[in-house]
Amino acid sequence: MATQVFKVPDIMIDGFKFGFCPGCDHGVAMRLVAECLDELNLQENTICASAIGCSVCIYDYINVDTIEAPHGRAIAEATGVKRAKPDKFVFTYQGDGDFASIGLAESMHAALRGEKISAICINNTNYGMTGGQLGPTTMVGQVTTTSPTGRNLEYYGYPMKIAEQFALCDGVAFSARVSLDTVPNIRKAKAAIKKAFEYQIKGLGFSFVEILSSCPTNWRMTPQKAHDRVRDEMMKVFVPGVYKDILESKQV
Ligand SMILES: Cc1ncc(C[n+]2csc(CCOP(=O)(O)OP(=O)(O)O)c2C)c(N)n1
Repeated sequence: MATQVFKVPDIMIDGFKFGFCPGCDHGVAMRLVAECLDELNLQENTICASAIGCSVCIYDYINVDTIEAPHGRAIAEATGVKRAKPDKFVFTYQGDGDFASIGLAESMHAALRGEKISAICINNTNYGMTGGQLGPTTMVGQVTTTSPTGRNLEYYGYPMKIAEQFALCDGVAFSARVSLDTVPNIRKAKAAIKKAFEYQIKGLGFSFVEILSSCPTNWRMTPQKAHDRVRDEMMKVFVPGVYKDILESKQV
């Protein structure tokens, strides 16, 4: 009998079809989140706060109770839900513009307060859904629709290294950055998401995973070239790793 190598996570909505652009990593990231929810048996007890941007579609794919937040406010909603229903497993799934720009105040103060929620943030170095504008993670020199000659250091300053910044917040139990550029890295990404989720279940504090993602459409690249860029350019600036793990006494 043939070995089964592919199984759709039980928690995915029947008949779903990802609507992301070819080569976008949102689908891979959502699938990993789904696998972790399945493996931790969280389907009946989870509330997801979805963001505005390409991440919003999570409610079309993962079968858990989901509330949609205005742009940047997913963490604020998740905070309210978790405080009202502390027994629920509560997570957000957000873009970098949502989490680290328009929602930065909510995100950082929730991290400082040690809200017992988990946040997944997709770093694709631009505002994807609205056409690839410069965002908080746009790299120096990167051409976007609002920085047509490249991100100019003098004018725009530096991109934010989100996982490192959040590791510095005392209320954070776990902060890591992962990449989806290769199969081994996808496995590491899943392990980080699972650990983040487990830390919430253990009540240890705010847990965070930044996921580096390609955005071929807005980068004007083929999927292959976009993944080469993740590996050759992004991972040099946004270095994958665990930046805080309170159970391992690890901190940047
Ligand atoms: C208050 C508010 N400002 C701006 C927008 C427009 N808007 C919708 S999606 C989006 C970009 C989202 O980018 P990001 O959070 O990085 O996620 P991505 O789409 O790249 O996954 C913006 C600016 C909005 N919907 N609401």
